[in-house]
Amino acid sequence: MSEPLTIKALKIRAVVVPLRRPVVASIGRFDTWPLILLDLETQGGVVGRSYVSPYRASAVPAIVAELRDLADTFKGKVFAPFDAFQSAAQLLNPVGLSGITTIAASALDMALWDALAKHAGKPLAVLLGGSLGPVRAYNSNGLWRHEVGTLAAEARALHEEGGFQAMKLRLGNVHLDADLAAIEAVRDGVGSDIDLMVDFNQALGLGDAMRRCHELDDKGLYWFEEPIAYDNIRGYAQLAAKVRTPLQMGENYYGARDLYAFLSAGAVHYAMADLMRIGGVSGWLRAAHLAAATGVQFSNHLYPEIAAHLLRVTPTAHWLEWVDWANPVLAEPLEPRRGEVSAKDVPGVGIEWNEKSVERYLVSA
Ligand code: SMN
Ligand code: MG
Repeated sequence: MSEPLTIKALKIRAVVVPLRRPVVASIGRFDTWPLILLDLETQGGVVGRSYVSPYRASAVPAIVAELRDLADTFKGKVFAPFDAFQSAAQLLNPVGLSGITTIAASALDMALWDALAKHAGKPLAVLLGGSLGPVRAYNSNGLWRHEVGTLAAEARALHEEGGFQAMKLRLGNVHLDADLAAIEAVRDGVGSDIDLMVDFNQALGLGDAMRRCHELDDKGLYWFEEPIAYDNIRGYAQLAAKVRTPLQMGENYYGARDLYAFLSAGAVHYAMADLMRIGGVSGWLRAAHLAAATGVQFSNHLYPEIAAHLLRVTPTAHWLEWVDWANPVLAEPLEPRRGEVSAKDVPGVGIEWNEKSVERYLVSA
């Protein structure tokens, strides 16, 4: 029997990295992207790594404070991600579980799973009982809500960057005409064989969404993502009953229970999870199996490095959302090929830092 892993220390650093294409969506504009980097040191020397990106750099100190609290509590303990996840939920419950507490617990959970897989000498997908292999991906690195004149060329670039046959366009403009023009521009750029997902980022009220979804229902779009406020379960159920284009949402679920509420209300056709909100690897596994039980296909939101493992053990695995936003600080970024992404064949998740870049973009340590 090998030595059990015990937590020695948690190194937390924050960086703000440049984005190749600024993120412009109905929820805001982001020219740079903050990342909180975790190095979870264990007694045996194994280091578990993870990162979370809370969109706004101003949110970083509060999440770091939650992380320090969790790390202090777990220090010196023999760890098992399952036990840590249960304890974290119990500890943070009084502070509220939807928000920065769950973001912190998710970050720690991902680092724990990385350490466990490294300790076992296996890639995460293999540790979880799956195998390595390609996952179908769509390119989410562009097509933001900006100047319609740039969209055709950008769509071509997104197709060529990694042979992608699918991409996501952000909609939710005030006027239908602007949404239609954006769709047309992308089709001009890459034709109609490309699968085109569209994301409204909660821009519309229920009535407007009903109207807009009907108006776009015959455009051959792959999914309608988050047309209305993310927590309006009843509204989603009403929309789901009326539209022909499948409804997709889930990036704002905090824990598997949020997904359960939508599944049991028949409020989504496709679902996704964001690893920093769903509860890391532990939360993903719970959510993925709920989705599978209802036959709902399941995708990731961001965090492609770890999603490339998890989609291999997700019974109703759907699309990997490809973004390269952490690449500036990764030692060996993933390389999409022919529209597919494969996790690295190394122990753990395969996240190691490019320390020179971390130093360059460091904002707090
Ligand atoms: C998104 C992701 C990250 C920032 C803004 C918007 C978008 C998506 O909702 O699904 O990729
Ligand atoms: Mg989205």
